Amino acid sequence: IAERPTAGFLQLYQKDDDALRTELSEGLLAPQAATSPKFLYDALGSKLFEAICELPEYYPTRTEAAIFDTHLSDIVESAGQGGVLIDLGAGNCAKAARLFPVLRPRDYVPVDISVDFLRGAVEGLRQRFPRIRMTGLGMDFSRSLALPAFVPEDGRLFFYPGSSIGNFAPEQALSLLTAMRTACGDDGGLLIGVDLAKDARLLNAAYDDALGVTASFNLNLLRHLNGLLGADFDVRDWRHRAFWNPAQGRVEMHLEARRHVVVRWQGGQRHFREGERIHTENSYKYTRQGFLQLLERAGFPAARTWTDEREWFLVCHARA
Ligand code: AVJ
Repeated sequence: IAERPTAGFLQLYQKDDDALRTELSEGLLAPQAATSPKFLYDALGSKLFEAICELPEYYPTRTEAAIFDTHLSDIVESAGQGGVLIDLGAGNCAKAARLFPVLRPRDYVPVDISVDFLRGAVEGLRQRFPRIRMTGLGMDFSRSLALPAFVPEDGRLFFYPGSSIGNFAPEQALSLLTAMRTACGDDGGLLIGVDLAKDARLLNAAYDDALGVTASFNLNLLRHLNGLLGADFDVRDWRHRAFWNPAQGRVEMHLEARRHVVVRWQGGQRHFREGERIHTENSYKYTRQGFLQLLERAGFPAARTWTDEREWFLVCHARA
């Protein structure tokens, strides 16, 4: 507890990390160019994602919220009150804030890679909920879930809503879930939201909306890369592509070159043919049974689940 920063915020993630640049550079130079979806979330990317959540086509956020509204007392009874709520990919912290009045956590630890965005959100929340101890963590939990020592070990509840787990391929998802299982101890748990497989038309519309907000969110990655890598991507050279891949059970997002382009950055350069793509995100969709099996393999044998009438989205509380 002594190590708890007085400012209530700790940045563990180094933006100018060489490892990060190497990772990006390698991804861009791979035969199939690819970048991790975490790079979609600079400050503007986080705002564009907030806008996506308001779109009529983007059903996950409001479907999940409706499940929480309908089953809140059951969910809280299952998850237990008064613990340590660790919010992974907290963003604007709005989903956790809606739980506070009933879940009444003793500690709230929001974690996000988008440090500046998180800092603003936590400052606002601290005013509204002065009784909850809050410490924001700017860190890349996809690399390591090692939490600082001041985070209490008893009664840890990991909160991973919004189907962010879908960004990981099943085997990577398994290792992240296993890391949560280890970090939550035998008296903790996991409250997680998972998007379910559904009609391709619904999925395609959700990731390629009429207003083009998702396109902007995807294209904004290039601006972020220009800043991170000193790259010279021209956003106008690229177009958004998103589609359901049934063989892989995932929606894929790509950026496709509109014409032949040459891109240069610190540590590399590459030619992209017209039509060549950078793979920017996967969003895996699960069945209830498939996800429960994954939880079991991760060491969470017991889980309660809640869904909506259309069975579009699943909320799980998994216990050790
Ligand atoms: C935040 C990863 C859950 O996969 O649906 C939304 C991100 N990408 N539209 C998702 C996203 C395009 C979102 N997650």
